[in-house]
Amino acid sequence: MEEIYVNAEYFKYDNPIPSTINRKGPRSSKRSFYSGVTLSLGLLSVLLLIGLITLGVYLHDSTASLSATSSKLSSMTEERDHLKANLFAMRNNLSAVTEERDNLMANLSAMRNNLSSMTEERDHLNARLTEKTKELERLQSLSKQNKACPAGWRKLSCSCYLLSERSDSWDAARKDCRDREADLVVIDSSEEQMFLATVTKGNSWIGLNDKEQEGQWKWVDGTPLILSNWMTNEPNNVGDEDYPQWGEEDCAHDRGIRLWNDISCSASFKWICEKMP
Ligand SMILES: [Ca+2]
Ligand SMILES: [Ca+2]
Ligand SMILES: [Ca+2]
Repeated sequence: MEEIYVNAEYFKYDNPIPSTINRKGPRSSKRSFYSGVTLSLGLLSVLLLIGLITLGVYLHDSTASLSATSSKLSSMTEERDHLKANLFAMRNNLSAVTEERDNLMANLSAMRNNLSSMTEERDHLNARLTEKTKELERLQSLSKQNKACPAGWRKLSCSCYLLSERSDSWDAARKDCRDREADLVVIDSSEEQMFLATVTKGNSWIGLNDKEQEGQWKWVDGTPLILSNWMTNEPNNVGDEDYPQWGEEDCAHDRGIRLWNDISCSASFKWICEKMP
């Protein structure tokens, strides 16, 4: 600025311009100069103002963004604390559950040991029971063998046998045996079959029939027929020509020769009873 004034003085005193040509010249240059300066300053001020406004807007936006970020951070911190608390609680629960599981495993292990011990004891007791049962059966068998049969009955092994004195139908024969606390003979061994040949030499009812279902022969004690001594071509279920009214052949008799035949249950024979002593 000082330089401007110096230059102005220069124009005023050192370079006088002829008054005829430039009486208005210096003043006009000065005015132009000042106008330029003023314009520049004005422009500069406007630019500064724009800069300040822009800066203000920027600062305002930044502050708002900072505030939002701060709020979000606060919310996240709160959430983190909440999650931490949850995690802590879950760890405690997990610890309790783990402890309970360990207790249960220990109990299970103890129970397994008990079970194993009990199983071993049970097997031991079963083995002893089997042994005692066999011994009891042996003693019972001996006892029966030693028991005498009633008068008139013949004995083989554990059974007593009686041949009837009269003849009758199969049903009447069975009733007679049951009245004597016996039943019609059940032949379940070759030895017994051989023995019966010494009890009777003629036709005798035995405790075998297929009344329930044709062809399904059963002993009177309910056992199925396993050992059989049928005559050739028997059982044939053909009926008797002389007694057509008797119908089918559903009862068995021993011919007295260790062989059997099926015949009508209404036929009349002697019979053999069997019972325990
Ligand atoms: Ca028998
Ligand atoms: Ca039959
Ligand atoms: Ca026959």
